[in-house]
Amino acid sequence: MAMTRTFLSVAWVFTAAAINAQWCVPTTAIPYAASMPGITHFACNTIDRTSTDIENYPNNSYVNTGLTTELEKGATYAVTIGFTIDNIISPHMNLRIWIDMNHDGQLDDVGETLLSVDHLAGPVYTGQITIPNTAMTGPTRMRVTAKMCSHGGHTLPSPCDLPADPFGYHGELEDYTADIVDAVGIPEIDVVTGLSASATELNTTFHFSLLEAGDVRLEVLDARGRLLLSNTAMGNTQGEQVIVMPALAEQGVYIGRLWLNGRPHAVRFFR
Ligand SMILES: [Ca+2]
Ligand SMILES: [Ca+2]
Repeated sequence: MAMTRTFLSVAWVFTAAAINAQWCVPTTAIPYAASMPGITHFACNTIDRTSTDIENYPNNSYVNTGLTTELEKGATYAVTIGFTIDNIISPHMNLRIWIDMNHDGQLDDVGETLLSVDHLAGPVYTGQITIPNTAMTGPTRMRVTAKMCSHGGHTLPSPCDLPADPFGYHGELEDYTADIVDAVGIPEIDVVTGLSASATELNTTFHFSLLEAGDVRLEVLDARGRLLLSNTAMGNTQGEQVIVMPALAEQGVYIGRLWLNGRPHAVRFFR
């Protein structure tokens, strides 16, 4: 089947910052067909949204979901992005998460790209984002995208498609509200101490101490944030813990992540 693309000359709409920050709405994500891929699932903290990959066909593939989650400065959050591909045109998608940390209405300042991973075949990507301590508190915009890659002739994703991709922004943009708050509560180190991970060709071992009992989940991710191992160990008691997991196939740099009662703690290690 011959695939055709429609080349559109689209004026860029750029909304100037007013008293309250206004974020530009990309207008160049015009579908070339009903098969244009996009985001089918986004999860981060309390957000867990399932959707179709193209929500307004045949209109611009941008959605302001109106959903909000509270993100703490300095904290790391797991993110899941489910997405589709149109394998005939582009076997991979590039993913981004941007947050307007300085509330100036623009999502492309230094430090505002929290996730940047390219050439993923999907259908699900699991990674993490860390909110900088320098972020301004208050509600601000979080933009998530999945866009076709260079195999489809596309430029890298940018938050408002500026400069515009000459082939069109083929993918989807979903907007959320991130309510940035100061870190509160018991500091992580007060609950989990001595977190370390090590690996041999035989197994992968986590060591840590708990100052209070809790439900622990352990994960191993590769340097690109892909989840390789996970282990749910419920109802750990207070005190020193050693948890042994299966071996990692390849040598390299990994991230060990411990979730205690829904809060993440991460450590880098080598195999
Ligand atoms: Ca969607
Ligand atoms: Ca900004």
